[in-house]
Amino acid sequence: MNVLVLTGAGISAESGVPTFRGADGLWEGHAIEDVATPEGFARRPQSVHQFYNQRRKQLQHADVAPNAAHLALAEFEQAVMSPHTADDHESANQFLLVTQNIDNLHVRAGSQRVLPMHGELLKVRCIDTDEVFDWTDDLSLDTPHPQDPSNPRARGRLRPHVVWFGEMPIGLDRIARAASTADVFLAIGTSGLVYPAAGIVRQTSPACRRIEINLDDTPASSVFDETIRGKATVEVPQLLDRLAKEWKLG
Ligand code: BJW
Repeated sequence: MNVLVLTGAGISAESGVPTFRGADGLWEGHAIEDVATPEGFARRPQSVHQFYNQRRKQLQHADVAPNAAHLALAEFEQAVMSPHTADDHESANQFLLVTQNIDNLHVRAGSQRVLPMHGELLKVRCIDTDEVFDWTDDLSLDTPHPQDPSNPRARGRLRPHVVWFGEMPIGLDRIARAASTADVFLAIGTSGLVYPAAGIVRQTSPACRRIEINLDDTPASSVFDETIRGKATVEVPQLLDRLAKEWKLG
């Protein structure tokens, strides 16, 4: 059994991480082109740093933790990938969790095969060398370079390790391979407005069973075989329980 999961901001909403679109979303007080494009960063780097500093701080707040949906996915992955689950050695199961989220809640929940296609909030990247560093503090135009802290000219050369509009998402080849061989594709808590993530469902084969979980309909809903309307914390554990029973997983 090959399982491909795509998650979006909706899965983390009940963990206290705001979504992007809609009332109270992250874009409410910000123009997207100001904070989520390379051009916006070039124009006003300090305000982009502030936007991400605030989110980095919030992600590390004690109240923000993986919820029942994150935890159920981690448990499901373990059951799918258990050596007792595979029919035989030739047909080992596969599992990939592609997330558009830059929070670390899937990893904190225990998921192991996670591909954060839009980057990671707790990482930064050197603008000059593309080297990536773990990062929990604020960034500013004055932040020293971790490898050259005493060089004043190397200050302020770090940016958030995230994918902005017009930039290439991470791991697209791996995602395309997983989509083409998936037996089951689950899309959870994503508005289906941002490409190429929104197009993954169309990269799956006609034999693939496609299931969407979201509070509302999305532009992609009609492409799915099953659409489940409701909160991720309720619907994801229920669906995975149902699939585990169907597939007689441990
Ligand atoms: C719940 C819930 C609960 C709430 N339970 N559900 C093809 C066609 C048209 C356009 C394009 C195209 N290909 C590329 C483009 C351009 C562009 C794009 O898509 N534009 C559209 C806006 C039209 N795409 C790009 O630029 C991408 N790059 C690219 O294609 O490169 C190719 C290339 C590059 C260079 C040269 C040549 C080729 C990059 C896209 C990067 C997106 N980046 C962001 C910011 C990341 C950093 C950050 O976090 O700040 O990623 S934008 C933002 O949107 C973020 C998200 O990952 C992404 C998706 O949002 P998501 O997760 O769906 O959240 P929401 O808020 O939209 O929706 C939440 C959903 O949850 C809702 O549906 C709710 O109902 C639901 N929900 N609570 C269940 N409790």
